[in-house]
Amino acid sequence: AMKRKKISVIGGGFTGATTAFLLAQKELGDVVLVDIPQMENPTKGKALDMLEAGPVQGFDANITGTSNYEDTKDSDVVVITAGIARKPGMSRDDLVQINQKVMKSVTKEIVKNSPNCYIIVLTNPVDAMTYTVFKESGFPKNRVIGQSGVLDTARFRTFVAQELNLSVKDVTGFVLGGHGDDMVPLVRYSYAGGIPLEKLIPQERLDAIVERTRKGGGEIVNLLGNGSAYYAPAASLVEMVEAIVKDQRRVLPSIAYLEGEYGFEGIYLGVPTILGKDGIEKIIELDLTEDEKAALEKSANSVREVMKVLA
Ligand code: PYR
Repeated sequence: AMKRKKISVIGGGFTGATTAFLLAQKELGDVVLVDIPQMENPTKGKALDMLEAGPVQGFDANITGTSNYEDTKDSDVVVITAGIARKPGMSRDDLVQINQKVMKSVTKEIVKNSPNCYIIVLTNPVDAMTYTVFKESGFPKNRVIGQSGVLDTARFRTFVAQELNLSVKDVTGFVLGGHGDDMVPLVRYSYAGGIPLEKLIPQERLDAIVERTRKGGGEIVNLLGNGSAYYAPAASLVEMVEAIVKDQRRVLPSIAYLEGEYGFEGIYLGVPTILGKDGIEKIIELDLTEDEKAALEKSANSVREVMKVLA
């Protein structure tokens, strides 16, 4: 029987709700939005409100809210946004212990109800949280994926498009490494209309764009005053879900489990991947210069520091 895909979104806050709405608008599947029992009614309310946008926007997708994981049974994809977000003055790493507990309990429920699903993790600090979900789930590495690079690259592309006054559609980029301030935007592999950025933008302007990209999450945290970004993070998650449920084999940066790639072992880190029906189908190994390698090593060391805090 032909059935719609089923996509569960864990965490009904701004990020989870925005993700659910975008998934439905794109008709990627029926969506189940999950939050804790104390939030059951507000979550049901958000879901119903989104569902009622369907006739206006013309999408056919069911959206339900729940605090009961049995309602997520046999999901094809589960997106994890649950946990606490950064407040001004907090680093992503400050969140590690609280969110690790959340990841463990959420993952148990996901595995019990959807043993064959693909999991995409957004919760920060996302590299270490993806690792936590991987270990807790016992799933193969191709089915546990973290989101950071699509978002970081989207920020980079936004700033480049503004700088050149060109369509964002014509700007590509590649941000590697951990989702922290020492992430590695690979300018050498970034283009506008197929032209290398280094030919289009003076070095000091490029350096400023790289710096703004690295601090892009913090820029939003400071402006919001009480929480962190959610529109662009949600859009980034949805692009990854779409690549998997439509078997697009997109070339997108993912947080992937490395077993020797780029010289790293036993760590989740942002790298270029091919995303399709089997989740991470391949890790693409780019040639890096010595400087780029050193930057990636520094970023990986930051992720390892966070992993030391894991219980
Ligand atoms: C970001 O905006 O980059 C987050 O990590 C939330």
